[in-house]
Amino acid sequence: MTIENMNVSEENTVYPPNPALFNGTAPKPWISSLEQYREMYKESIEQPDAFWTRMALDNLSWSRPFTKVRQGSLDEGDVAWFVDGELNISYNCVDRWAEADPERVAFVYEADEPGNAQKWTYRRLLQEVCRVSNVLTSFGLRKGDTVAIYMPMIPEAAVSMLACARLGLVHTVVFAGFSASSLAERVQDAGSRVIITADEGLRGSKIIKTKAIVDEAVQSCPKVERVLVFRRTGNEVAFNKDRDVWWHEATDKQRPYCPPVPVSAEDPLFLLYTSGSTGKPKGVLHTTGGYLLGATITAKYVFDIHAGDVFCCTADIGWITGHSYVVYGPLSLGATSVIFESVPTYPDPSRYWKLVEEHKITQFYTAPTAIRALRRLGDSWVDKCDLSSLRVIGSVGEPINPEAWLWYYNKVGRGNCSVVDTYWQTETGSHVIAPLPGATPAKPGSATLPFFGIDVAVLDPLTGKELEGNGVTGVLAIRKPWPSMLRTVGGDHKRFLDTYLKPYPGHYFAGDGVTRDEEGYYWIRGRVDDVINVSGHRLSTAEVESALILSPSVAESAVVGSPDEVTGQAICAFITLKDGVSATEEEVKKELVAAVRKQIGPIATPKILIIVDDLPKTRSGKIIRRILRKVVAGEADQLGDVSTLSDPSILKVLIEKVNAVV
Ligand code: 6R9
Repeated sequence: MTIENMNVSEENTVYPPNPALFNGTAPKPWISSLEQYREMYKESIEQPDAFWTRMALDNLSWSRPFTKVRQGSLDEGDVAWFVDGELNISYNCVDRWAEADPERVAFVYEADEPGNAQKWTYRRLLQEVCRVSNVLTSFGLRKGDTVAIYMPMIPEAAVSMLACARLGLVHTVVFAGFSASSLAERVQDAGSRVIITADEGLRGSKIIKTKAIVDEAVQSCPKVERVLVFRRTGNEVAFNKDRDVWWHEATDKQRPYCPPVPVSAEDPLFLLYTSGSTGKPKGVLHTTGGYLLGATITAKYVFDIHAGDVFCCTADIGWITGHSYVVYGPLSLGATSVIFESVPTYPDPSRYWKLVEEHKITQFYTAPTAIRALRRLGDSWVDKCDLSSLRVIGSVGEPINPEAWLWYYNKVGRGNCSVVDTYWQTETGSHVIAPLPGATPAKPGSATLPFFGIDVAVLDPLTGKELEGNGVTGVLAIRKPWPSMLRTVGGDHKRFLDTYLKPYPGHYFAGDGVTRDEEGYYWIRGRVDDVINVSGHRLSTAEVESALILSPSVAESAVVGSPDEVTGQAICAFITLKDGVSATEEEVKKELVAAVRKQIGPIATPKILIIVDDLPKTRSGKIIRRILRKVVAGEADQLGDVSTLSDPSILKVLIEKVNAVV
């Protein structure tokens, strides 16, 4: 049986590590057998101090070595790593390589318009990072202050992050697809006095008015004193001379060197906001030493990055994937990282593959939603490109279905690349379950085995009891602290404890369901909380519901995820209208879509909006989202126990309404 005609429901077909990794044309994989992985894994769990000391000394440069490896516990929520050590991340990611090999390319910048690629050497990167650090110092910022970054996918976004890290400033990158009010909420929560942005962004030839959005956001952020504006498109934008500063004018005045400020391993590096089960996004806080070590060694071992490799992660730096695998991981290894500003279908669906061909990309990392969308557009786009430089192709953000995995493996990887399906979260900082290209046999749809130091437990969701052995399904938890785990939720340590550590004492609770199969492989089953995952972007149902409810026509709203072939899940919103609304259904729907886009951003746009007379509720008035989820998934025949419904008669109408729309 060939791979093409294999029955894809045979989930347990195993793909051994890519043999091309061992034929002498490629560098020998860092981890080159399952045995080697198992040995190192065992050491990482049984002798963590020895293991992590070696990792931290071999892979990072410390200005003051640590004497203590770990302290604190998951019970107490006071985890800290390498506490008395000092280092600087910008030094590790830039200076080390600029000193050793200044002409090496740090970034390849693939602009929105094809054919304009720019190469940034480590020398240039160092100079630009230093200039921006000096500008930030001239704004009066000092170690510990926060800086918000709201930028398109351009090298200057990464420069801004590294410039903050150079001074011990805490960056908070906000994805430039978020609306002014989402940006304002994050800037206020982080207490930032400075925002770095661009005049405009460009994605798939569409203009994103980043500066105008910042201007609007700043109206409700009285603490913001300075806005540093990079000129990307050159179109005219409003400029407030008392507050706004042009990047090119400010950096021109600064010398291209700025000493890196040594910081404690436990000093904060960044806050990154992510959706939880409630409406208010959480500022996930990562610290310096542990985070960098996690990003560095996962980039090294999971992508098998070697000197001279050209690594491409298509995620935006507004997400954790962009933080760890566009910026910190690859640069800390001295690799070349591709910064991709555009979208996979612009100007046509061969954009990714032309990118691989032109820059001889060795590792390519993207999301299942992109893989599924490109697969739907046909094979000719990928078939015509030379992808022979690729060794490892990765997936992240949501479960990848076996059909998409196989297409990726066969069409993009040409059966000659290792597919790494990497499971992790904003909170974990770096990969926690993932195959190693030279060691782990892959099973399409499984993230395979835990990374070093990650002690996975599968728990019974109700009792919290550990489900031992293989062939078990439950919720995913981690039993031991690991270096790159979040340390707290900015300004709300109680929320950190309540969300992650209290649900199952002694464990970190990830919020995902999981199966450990008969061979100990992990299969992620998706979120068990009220988080929807659209194209790998996390949104809470409450967040979207609060945006909908702001509309004067809406009485109540309930949002659920519905299965979607391309985006994994899509947002499906149920609405009841207030009495006396005179607008037509179409008008209301239009208004609601606009309201959500304005309140949160286009990524939260409901794909399905259903106006109903009543929502399914318990007698105490709680909306039963479980029923809505089942109905939109076409599983109305499996509603289970509906005895808690206050008015079971609404079900029939609800099902008819949904069937008419979905
Ligand atoms: C890195 C990132 C985290 C949530 C996570 C899970 C889902 C991520 C996955 C995956 C199955 C994978 N997720 N990777 N599910 N297989 N390989 O995406 O971080 O935005 O915080 O999302 O994404 O549900 O809990 P984040």
